[in-house]
Amino acid sequence: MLKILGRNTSSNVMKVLWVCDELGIEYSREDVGGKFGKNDQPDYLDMNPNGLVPTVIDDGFVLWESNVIIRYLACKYGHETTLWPDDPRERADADRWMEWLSTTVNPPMFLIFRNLVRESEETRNMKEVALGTEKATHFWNILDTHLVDREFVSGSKFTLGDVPLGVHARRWIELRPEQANSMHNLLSWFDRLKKRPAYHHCLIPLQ
Ligand SMILES: N[C@@H](CCC(=O)N[C@@H](CS)C(=O)NCC(=O)O)C(=O)O
Repeated sequence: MLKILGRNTSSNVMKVLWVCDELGIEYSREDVGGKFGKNDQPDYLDMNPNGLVPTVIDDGFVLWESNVIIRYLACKYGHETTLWPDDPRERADADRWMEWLSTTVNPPMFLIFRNLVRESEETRNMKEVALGTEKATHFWNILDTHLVDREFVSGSKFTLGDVPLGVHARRWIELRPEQANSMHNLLSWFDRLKKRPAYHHCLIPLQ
């Protein structure tokens, strides 16, 4: 059975849990990272020298990097689904939105999340929150415009392109409602994601 190492409050672990449930993959999960620690231990570092979560073990095969993990799972178990299309252009389109989240949207989202969720009122840096909000508003507006005539980021089909963005959209909508509430296409897409049972992994309290 697939083993997932990582706390379920991590955005990168959420991607893996969400995709496992979309694909009906059986798995066991062990809390690692954050308050649970263990990711600085030699046995964990032997598997994942970054000391980050998630790491998965599939029948002895160890893999880290959440986007790569979900592509591996979709490739191995998802042929009957639309998750990671075989057509090169459709696949590249889904991949593009995954990379865009990692390289472009995630950095400002991290400033918002770390300060508003992880820091106390005394230690949070509201200048960073303001900077993150300004940049993130610009990027989420790009997605909002893109979604004007699309059900999902790649069109009418749910793909891996929706997953990393979907994990972070919940944070954006909850943490910056003033900015998110005018993004009507984004909110409709979020409603469609919430109808997917597997999305429940992304809706647990932020911490
Ligand atoms: N690029 C990596 C990033 C992994 C990462 O930054 N994980 C964070 C949690 S979201 C982590 O391990 N933080 C330390 C901890 O939880 O102890 C991936 O996508 O898997």
